[in-house]
Amino acid sequence: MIVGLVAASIFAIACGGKENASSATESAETPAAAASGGGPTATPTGKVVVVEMNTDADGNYFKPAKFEVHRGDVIRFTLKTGVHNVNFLPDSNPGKVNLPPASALLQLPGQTLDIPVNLAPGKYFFQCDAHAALGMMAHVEVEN
Ligand SMILES: [Cu+2]
Repeated sequence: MIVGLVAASIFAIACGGKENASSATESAETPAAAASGGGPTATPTGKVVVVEMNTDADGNYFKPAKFEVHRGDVIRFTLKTGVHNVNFLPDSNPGKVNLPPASALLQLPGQTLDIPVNLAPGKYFFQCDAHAALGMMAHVEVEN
């Protein structure tokens, strides 16, 4: 009876120890993801996709307003004219995770905002908060 109990508790300790060891290994393998609180960080591809932000006779708009990127690319929002920001609005991206936070306004021509593409493959919506009602909205398709 006593021998059985001892054996059982040794077994429990061994199990617990193994469990701890494996979760410690897991978190050590993904420090970046843990630090950002989001999904896995994509390996950088070195590719930069420029998206202009404009205010002119054609209105307020992103150019291009529909484009594709791959995981690990960088989207470089570049202010041409006007004052704009970038917001991957959670309400307009249902079920999506790891969305970048809404940016501050870009105000100086030539100013850039780099957003690394750490998003899962799929279609994402973003807008300029100041001009969304005027149609300053865009879609980006993320591919693996
Ligand atoms: Cu705008």
